[in-house]
Amino acid sequence: MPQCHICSNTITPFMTFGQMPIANGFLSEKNTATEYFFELEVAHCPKCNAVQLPHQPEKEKMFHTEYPFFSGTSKSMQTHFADFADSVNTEYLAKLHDPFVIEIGCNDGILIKNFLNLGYRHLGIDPSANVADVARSKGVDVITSFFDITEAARIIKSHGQADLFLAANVMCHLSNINSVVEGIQRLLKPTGILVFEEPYLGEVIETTAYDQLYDEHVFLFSAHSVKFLFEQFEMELIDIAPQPTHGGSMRYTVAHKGQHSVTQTVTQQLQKETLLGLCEPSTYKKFKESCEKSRDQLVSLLESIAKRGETVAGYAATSKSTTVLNYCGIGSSLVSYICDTTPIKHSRLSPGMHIPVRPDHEFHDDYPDYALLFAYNHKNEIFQKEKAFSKQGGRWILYVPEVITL
Ligand code: DWN
Repeated sequence: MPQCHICSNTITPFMTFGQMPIANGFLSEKNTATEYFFELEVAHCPKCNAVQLPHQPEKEKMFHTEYPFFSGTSKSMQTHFADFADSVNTEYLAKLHDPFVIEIGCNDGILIKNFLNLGYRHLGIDPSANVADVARSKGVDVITSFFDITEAARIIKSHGQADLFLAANVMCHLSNINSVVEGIQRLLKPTGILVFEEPYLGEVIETTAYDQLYDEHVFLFSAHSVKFLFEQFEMELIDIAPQPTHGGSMRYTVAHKGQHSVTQTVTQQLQKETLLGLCEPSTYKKFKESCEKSRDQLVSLLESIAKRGETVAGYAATSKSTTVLNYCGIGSSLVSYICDTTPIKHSRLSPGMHIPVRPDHEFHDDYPDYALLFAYNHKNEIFQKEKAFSKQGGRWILYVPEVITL
């Protein structure tokens, strides 16, 4: 039986999404025969309440020199991270002399570059060399590496301890989470703080956003599981704040025990989660049923569109789309191509279902009848940009929180 990555309790998967490829494994035709698949099962740990994948592919299969996700592709995310940096700077750093900021999974530098611009000592860490190079080209100091307790010891020697430790959409990627947290605990000065944000379990459950489950997302965290995780290392959750990003995220602030006051937000969120049933196995049984219903509705909508001879293009080749397409068994007979702004994804095929990925100008050159929006988390930005599509009669298909056409 698998064991919880956080507390080693025995865990039993409450559902499987079936055989899944690497979510960001966009591939060329010649590599389809050797494509890697694994069983995407999901479990809830009744002891620490972390929702998790019992089995995650090796990290080198997911994060490497051709990692195709660049955080900076969305304008609204650039604004979000500038505001994020501004708020932690005002609250914690501005009063310090010569602060030192570390960010793990810094990707193309979208968040940490704001601290570079403030003139602060900083260090980004990212295992994917190509995205780290983009951060370096902006002047960010980056180590290409996976972070753990060993890397933390190296950084303490070379740079000293940090005042602020950041992670945005990263902690949920790390199955060696206890080694990571122990590394953070050692790296942070006694008065230092860790601020991280992630897609939020409560939002995923409430909106049936099952596409947040894929190889990279080994955890879906909540206040309950984050509190448990850090208490193992004499650290405490001191603040929690919902964020609108990625369809509904949560920002967690953590400090060494007894060093900062704990705000009321923590108790309030723990109570909300109890009411929402996030600690109850029955919640996950219902979630499984909601996923199946959502899958059946999406497939039957796409089949009825195909029967009428109308066309559907996918909009944005997100990591999330890999779970949707493979779980629902949607291939190119139902979605003829996926348009995306990322050059490295062009001329490749979607993982598993092998739908062609095309540059977004192909969408503009010849609009389909429907666009299936895989990046619904960027809906406002995309609807604004694609007003002409709707104006000439194009319809959007959304599947979170429910399957609808607009
Ligand atoms: O944690 C993660 C989050 C932060 O980002 C990762 N594991 C990987 C990634 O997830 P995702 O791929 O689901 O992220 P997004 O931000 O929902 O989607 C990005 C994709 O959407 C890119 O390929 C670019 C594309 N896109 C587009 O084609 N047109 C995005 C926008 C805003 C657009 O207008």
